[in-house]
Amino acid sequence: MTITTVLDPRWGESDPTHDPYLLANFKARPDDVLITTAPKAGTTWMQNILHQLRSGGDPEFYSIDSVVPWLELPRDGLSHTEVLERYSAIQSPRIFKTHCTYEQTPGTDRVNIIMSSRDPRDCMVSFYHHIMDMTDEVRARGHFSQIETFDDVFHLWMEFGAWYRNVASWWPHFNDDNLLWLRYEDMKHDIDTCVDRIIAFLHWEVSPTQRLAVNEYISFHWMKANADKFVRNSMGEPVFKPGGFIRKGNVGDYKQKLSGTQEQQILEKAKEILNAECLRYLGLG
Ligand code: PPS
Repeated sequence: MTITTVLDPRWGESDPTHDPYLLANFKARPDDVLITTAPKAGTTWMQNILHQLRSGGDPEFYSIDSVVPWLELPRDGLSHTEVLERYSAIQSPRIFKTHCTYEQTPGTDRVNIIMSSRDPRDCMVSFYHHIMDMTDEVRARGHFSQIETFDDVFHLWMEFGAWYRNVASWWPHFNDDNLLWLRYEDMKHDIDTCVDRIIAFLHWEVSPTQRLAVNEYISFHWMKANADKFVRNSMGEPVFKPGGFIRKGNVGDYKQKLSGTQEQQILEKAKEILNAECLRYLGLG
């Protein structure tokens, strides 16, 4: 496999969770499904929903990353070519997760895209627990080792701005035929209807018996009880302490944690960046 090493800036800068070479060289297939989300907006839940629907119900998979890889994630010890060859070897329909913006996502004119969005206030609080619940080893060698307080994480989250970038870049594509946008809050309220919409969007066939199995394996209860499948990184190492990551899965958890001023800062920035229709759709208008 020959890969492009001259990069168009559209693919973004390299960082520990973003490899622009993988994006620039990824060969998208028309039946690929890409899950796009801002961090903490229901990514892993959607990865598991799609894996379960594709397999007809599979409680045995080793890790979610092994069945639904994170597209742009650099893999320790593997070259770009080796990662891309692994992607090529996956049988169709392939499913990937990405936190990329629309502009950075390969194959947007061809693939099926499912967006999961979530209230930014809950994403911020979930992100705080994400950092705090990392194992000591992972935290010590990661770039979050100096971050200790809720306020530290709040500032980091606001400054990093991934939620805003993600939502702002995908919103103009809300009505694209190959995009289905689901809100985490609606999935919590009525997962059956959301799963029906996913099946109809992808034209996948799922029998009533398979659907029963899928319903069980995508429940918060099952995912919490089988959390080891969701907390392993690509090396198979647990990234989070027991009880972390598949944590509470609630809507409105931010009310326990955010100060009034912090909440206002999150909402003000959303109002600066997103249009009124988008804010209304997200329940922030
Ligand atoms: S990441 O790190 O970006 O991949 O995180 P992400 O998977 O997007 O978000 C993690 C939050 O999703 C919750 N979660 C669920 N909620 C409801 N039902 C199910 N089945 C489910 N699975 C995961 C998880 O608990 C995290 O939210 P918080 O609020 O921290 O509990």
